[in-house]
Amino acid sequence: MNNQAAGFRRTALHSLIERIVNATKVVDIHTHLYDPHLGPMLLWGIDELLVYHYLVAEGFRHVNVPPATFWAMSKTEQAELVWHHLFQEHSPISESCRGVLTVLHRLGLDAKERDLHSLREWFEQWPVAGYVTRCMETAGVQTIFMTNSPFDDVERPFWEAGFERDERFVAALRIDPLLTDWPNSALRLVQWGYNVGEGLSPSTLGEVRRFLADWTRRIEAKYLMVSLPPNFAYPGRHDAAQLIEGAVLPFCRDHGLPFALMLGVKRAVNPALQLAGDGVGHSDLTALQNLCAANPQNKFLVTVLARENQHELCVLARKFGNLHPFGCWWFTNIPHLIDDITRMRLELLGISFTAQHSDARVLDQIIYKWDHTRRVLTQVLEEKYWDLLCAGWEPTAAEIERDVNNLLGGSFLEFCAR
Ligand code: HDL
Ligand code: ZN
Repeated sequence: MNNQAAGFRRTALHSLIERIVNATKVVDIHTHLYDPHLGPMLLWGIDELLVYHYLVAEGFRHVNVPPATFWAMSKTEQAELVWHHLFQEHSPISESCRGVLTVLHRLGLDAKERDLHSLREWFEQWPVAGYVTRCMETAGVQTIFMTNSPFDDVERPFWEAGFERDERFVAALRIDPLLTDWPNSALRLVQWGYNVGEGLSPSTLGEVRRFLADWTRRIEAKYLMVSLPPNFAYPGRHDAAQLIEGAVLPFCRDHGLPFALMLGVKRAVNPALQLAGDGVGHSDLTALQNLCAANPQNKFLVTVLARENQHELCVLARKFGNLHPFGCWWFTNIPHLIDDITRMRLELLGISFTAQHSDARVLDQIIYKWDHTRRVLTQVLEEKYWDLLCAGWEPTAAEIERDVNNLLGGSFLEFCAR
């Protein structure tokens, strides 16, 4: 093929992949968004976008007020401060700042006016139900997985009272306090009618399984999830390992549910920054290797926070078919690392992983998080399919559609249904 013909074919391939990636509806398998019937728990709008903890962390690199002073401000005042420092005093070039601009741009708003007041007026006109649909359609998201915790005192009463579900919002049972703060969680389980003692006896583990069953049924959870620190070890005598072994894994096995592990977060490295104060550490993935090897009947959804752990996660996924890597989590959800991680996964795992989750905390964010990921995914897939073409394999449009659908939620649904 001469260079000109190759150029035309490559351009045509790029256009085909771009069309397919942009048209594929996403299953967003981990977010902090909520069914609109959970009322104030669902965050949206320009002020929430600006006070997202990613922007707050970056803002504190410029803002010269003590954190306590910042937290005492109204959300509007906090948003004004972030806007001033990160958008007016400096170009909004970070991924989090760019994200706000992408949201505004994709919604047809003109950020160039730099007029926060008029932007606020535009958001205030929207009824939440209509805005949920507007954001999901703009983002190309068909299903949103929530993060649902019985230990959240605001959220729990909604589930105990019951409410009509919006079927676009699917539940995931988040159990961090159960595993990482068992003594205090045991006290709460006793309050809720579970006959647990602080010691992890067989009867206590049985009651923990009953707690998991009750909440899985109540919220119709499709998987259980926990985030764990870099030093998480398994097996082990510590509470988390004992509870995973004696309660979580048997429960998930009996109910055919995946257990999602998010590894490598160091909580509150700077507590003064609140949600913005968490950090990252390199995980010892021997724990994950041991979990997968010792529990072949369990399904593990896994994402790791340290860039340095990504390759090892891919190699472990090659060893264990019950390990499904997903997403470019948190500090790795930046174009440079999405490219690096996705390319590595395609080259080591083919299509058998889930390329991304948004981790959105503010509804409008799904617009930018998926726009930015789609741009990177299109570029990486073009190169990978071009490699196939150069090896004499011409993927059809239908095959590319199948692959992209799998990368954006299809492989996850297949893994869950195993
Ligand atoms: O533990 C988690 O689920 C993390 O995603 C944290 O919620 C973190 O604050 C976050 O929002 N990351 O994107
Ligand atoms: Zn999250």
